[in-house]
Amino acid sequence: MNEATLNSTQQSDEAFNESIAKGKTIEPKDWMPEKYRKQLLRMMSQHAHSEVVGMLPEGNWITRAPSLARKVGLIAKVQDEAGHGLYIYSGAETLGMDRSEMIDQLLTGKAKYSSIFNYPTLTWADMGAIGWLVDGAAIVNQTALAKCSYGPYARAMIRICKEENFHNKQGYQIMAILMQGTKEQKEMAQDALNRFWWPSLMMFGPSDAHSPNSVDLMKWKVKLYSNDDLRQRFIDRTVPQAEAIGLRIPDDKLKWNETTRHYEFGEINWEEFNQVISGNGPCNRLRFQQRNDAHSKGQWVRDAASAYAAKQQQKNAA
Ligand code: FAQ
Repeated sequence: MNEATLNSTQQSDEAFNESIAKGKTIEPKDWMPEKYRKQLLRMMSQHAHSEVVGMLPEGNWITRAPSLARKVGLIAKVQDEAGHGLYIYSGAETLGMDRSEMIDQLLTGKAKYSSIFNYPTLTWADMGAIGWLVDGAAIVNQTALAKCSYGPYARAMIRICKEENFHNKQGYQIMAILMQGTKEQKEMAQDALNRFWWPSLMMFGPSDAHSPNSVDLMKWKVKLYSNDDLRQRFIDRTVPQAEAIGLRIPDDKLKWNETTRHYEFGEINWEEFNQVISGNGPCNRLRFQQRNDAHSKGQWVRDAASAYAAKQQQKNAA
């Protein structure tokens, strides 16, 4: 780099940091440090992949929903998740990578997606637990992201959070109704909570001391709160919801602390988390296979869309 380029990069860096400090949003055409662009692309593409892979555990129950109304609600929710994926892919494309390239990274196993979707959905109550806990965790995380420094990401989060709120209420209602049912239904709801509680806490990522990306992301106001702060916020809002419908959080160390006004909780199994994000969770291989199959089966749709676009172009040029 020659001296003139070095000086202008320093100036741009200073102007960028000043914009961040003033709380201004960064837009696609603004100058941004390469590291900021890369970190956002990593985070946004992982987020988009999570929405898309997240359709699989719930899609598993569409044909077995216990009533027509439940089926309609579940289909709508799964469709919403597809929409969120497309929304966030579009936002990520503004950072200079094609959607097809991002999807390729997912299909070849190069890209990560949320650990939570590598757990199986064994009973109908899991649809309640996912809506209540997984969408609940997503809302806590995404409400903060709606105020993040990158404009397209922040704006995408506004609509997504509204829809996640509906999902969260739907999930909680499924759990509440089961808890008013038979002994078997209550046990089914408790079992779903037992299985999904700890993996939901892992969604917020490693503890702050072991979160290598947080330093930069917080400096740039992509993350406004740390992984541990958001996890605590989720616990504080979810425990009373469980108690209100007679569910027991599966954590013997869970205790309200009157001084801090937060719940204390037990140790998260980070070894399990590390295994899941390294590809060795209960359903990693299945999800990989399912996503690749779905992509291959959708080839004719992409071909048809390309043929139609080419025809339209010819027509317009004539
Ligand atoms: N799963 O340094 P950090 C949803 C990785 S959407 C897998 O702390 P960062 C909607 C991380 O990538 C759910 N990997 O990382 C829905 C990094 O690896 P890398 C998705 C994880 O980025 C509901 C390494 O560990 N939401 O649920 C996880 O600062 C129902 C070190 O970690 C988002 O993506 C994990 N849980 O913080 C859909 C929100 N945690 O890339 C269907 C946006 C960490 O260096 C049904 N993302 N890792 O190789 C974020 O807020 C952040 O990226 C975190 C991670 C908080 C997830």
